[in-house]
Amino acid sequence: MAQCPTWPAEFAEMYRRNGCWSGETFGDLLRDRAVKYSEKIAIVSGERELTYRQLDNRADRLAAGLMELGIKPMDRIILQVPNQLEFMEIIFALFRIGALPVFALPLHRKSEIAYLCELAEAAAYIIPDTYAGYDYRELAREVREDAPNLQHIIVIGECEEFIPYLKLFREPVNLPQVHAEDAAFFQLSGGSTGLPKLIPRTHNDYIYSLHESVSICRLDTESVYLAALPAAHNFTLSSPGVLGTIYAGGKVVLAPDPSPDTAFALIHKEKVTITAIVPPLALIWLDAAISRKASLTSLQVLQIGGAKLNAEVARRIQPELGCRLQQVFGMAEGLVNYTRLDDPDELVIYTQGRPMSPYDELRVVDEDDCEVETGVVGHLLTRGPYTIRGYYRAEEQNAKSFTSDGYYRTGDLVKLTSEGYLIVEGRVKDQVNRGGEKISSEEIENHLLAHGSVHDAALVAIPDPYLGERSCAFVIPREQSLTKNDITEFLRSRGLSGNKIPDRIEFVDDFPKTAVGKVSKKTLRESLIARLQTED
Ligand code: AMP
Ligand code: DBH
Repeated sequence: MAQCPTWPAEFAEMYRRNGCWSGETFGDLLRDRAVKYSEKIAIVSGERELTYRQLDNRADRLAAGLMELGIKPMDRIILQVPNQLEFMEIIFALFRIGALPVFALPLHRKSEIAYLCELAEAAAYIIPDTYAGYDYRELAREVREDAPNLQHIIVIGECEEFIPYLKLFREPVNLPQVHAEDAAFFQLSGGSTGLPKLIPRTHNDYIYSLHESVSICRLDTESVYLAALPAAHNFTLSSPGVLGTIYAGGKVVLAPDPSPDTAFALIHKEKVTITAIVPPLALIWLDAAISRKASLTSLQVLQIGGAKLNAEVARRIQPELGCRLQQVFGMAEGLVNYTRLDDPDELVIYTQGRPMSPYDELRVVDEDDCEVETGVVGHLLTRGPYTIRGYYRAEEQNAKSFTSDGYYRTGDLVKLTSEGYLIVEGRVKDQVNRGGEKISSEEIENHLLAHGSVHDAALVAIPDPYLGERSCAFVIPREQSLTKNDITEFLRSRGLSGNKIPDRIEFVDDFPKTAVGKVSKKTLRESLIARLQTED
């Protein structure tokens, strides 16, 4: 697709020559596994399950129905489907048509979905009827008002005014030719500049990332992967995640939520061998395991990533949960680092792993883009066979987020150890990492500034013992009558997802400034932390 930046020809040629890019599409991949593993269970969700053959067949029949509806190759489809069987059917149906899922998350609300519809010029929006006590049909109604170009709203479950999912299945038809070098779907960037950007991932690059992940995590046909986090998230989708498990011929178990009650019961029942969580959940699982460790006997590997794992917590995983810890430092833009399963404990506890591919190129640089020495903290830049060369339709942003020679500026501050492992030391991107959920400060500031009684606003991350970080909005009010409650209500009325509502709001008269006159978020943070400490 013209608006998706891609690799220069010489790099593409190198990645092909070195066997990274196989030319296989996701449609081919599932067809191949359906032949190899036909009657083997591919997916379990609640009481329902699908064999490889059934998944393959249902994807074909759904693809036929979606094409009849008018979905074409390269159409963008906003997918907001939680961990249920349909998620897998839909993505493979769309991959086979060559239509591109845009992976929204269950937590997204009107503000995010309407924006995605517009940016992606989406042809369709697919939702469940209700999930976790929330009615997505109401959300769809609101979104439709703001997105006049949205032609189809498809609902899994009960619906009257929209298209019922189950009515879409047809006899399989001839499918369009899909090319492995084309985008297969869009992931969302965590966002550090206003709203999220769309990350185009190709069949070639993503399947290569599955290949490497499966090998490093030693997945095979005996593996049982529990998707505890949302399957649409890049970690759960691909590291090795649900798609890596399909790649390996294993079994995917979809958990409706990651609580110990749900997850431990599924681990026990399905004999789960590997799963992935974020650091705050690790703490909850450790607590729960005190009385329920027995339910985890099948678990061999617990992957933790999405935000920095505290070494003291890391140290407890193997003794208290009885499984190997694997740290995973990844990003939807590409680069994924893993600690290896046979690494010494020191590396597994203290580092965030090393790149999964020998073709990943990493540079750790100072403010002037000059490389720093091993062991010195710097900005992480990367390029490689599965790291994008640019966001979709974001020329201005791409000039900032990528170097002229194609390295992605991750916004992470890291140091390299002498063994070539990375330790994440911080971040320069203006973001709050709330237990793995990334919130763009600018996005929230823009919402705050839309309030007539707000003169200026700055969102900063403050440390939190449980989430790692939480958000604090500093607000300069225009009118003294403005209350914290007014602000929270206002943000909710703008359709912001709950995790984006600031955890704390502080009214101030002015912002501290840096030498060049920018708002000093560092000083704001530090003064608040100092105050919180004296309050304790
Ligand atoms: P996203 O933009 O949502 O794909 O999130 C990617 C970002 O999450 C990375 O650039 C890091 O800032 C952060 N991240 C992911 N995994 C880890 C980890 N294991 N340790 C520290 N930060 C992480
Ligand atoms: O946080 C992430 O985005 C992430 C973490 C671990 C990721 O994309 C991944 C592994 O692939």
